[in-house]
Amino acid sequence: MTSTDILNQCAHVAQWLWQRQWAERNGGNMVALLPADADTEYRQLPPLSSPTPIGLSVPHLIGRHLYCKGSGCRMRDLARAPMDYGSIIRILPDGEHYIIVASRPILPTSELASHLAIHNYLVASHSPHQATLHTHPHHLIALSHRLPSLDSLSDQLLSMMPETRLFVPRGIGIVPYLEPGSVALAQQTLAQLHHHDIVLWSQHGVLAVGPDMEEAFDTIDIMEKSARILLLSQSR
Ligand code: 2HA
Ligand code: ZN
Repeated sequence: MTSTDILNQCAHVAQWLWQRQWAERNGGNMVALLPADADTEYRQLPPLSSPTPIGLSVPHLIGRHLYCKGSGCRMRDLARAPMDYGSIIRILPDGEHYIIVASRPILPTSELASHLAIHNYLVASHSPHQATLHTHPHHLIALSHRLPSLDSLSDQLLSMMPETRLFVPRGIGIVPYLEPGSVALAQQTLAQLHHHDIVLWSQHGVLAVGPDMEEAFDTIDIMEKSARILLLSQSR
């Protein structure tokens, strides 16, 4: 996919998130790694911001460009105009700072540390995944409030319908409630992604990875449907 295709896909996934009511106000965020040939194109662009610390080291992303939803921006706005409600950043040679290069100095998502730590791991492990998506689906969040039964939650969700085991065979990882945007949340999410393609952020939302934004969305969509069926099956 070209950078334009990637931005278009981010825009329509943002629209789906809003329609699903998983993206209240500025809820959720998305980061897409742009292809290596885009790096050559974007490398010519002058910085639009001063170097900003990431909060952790991402050596495998040095020199790479990523599209990031803007901090405080609404998904429903990004759906209309991805470059007005998001920006392209470049990871600097120290692997610990970024600059914004296009097209306006819109500060990237508050969850940047988690997203970049994950992209760094994905590149290092030669994964085909190039998109990270965080959103707030009702039923998965509701289930995460049932603290005592979380150990078996992934198995329960996989058993709800055949599609879940077929398309999300590695199940869902679970992290306890941690401060949104924190390095601790980034580190625990990363640990879970060694074994899963989707992670439940307890009492907050989910983060999924995929080869592109649409497939990351599909993973969340399937897990959220399983969560809904689980809750329905338990209601009387
Ligand atoms: O970007 O969802 O977790 C808004 C959020 C933070
Ligand atoms: Zn969130």
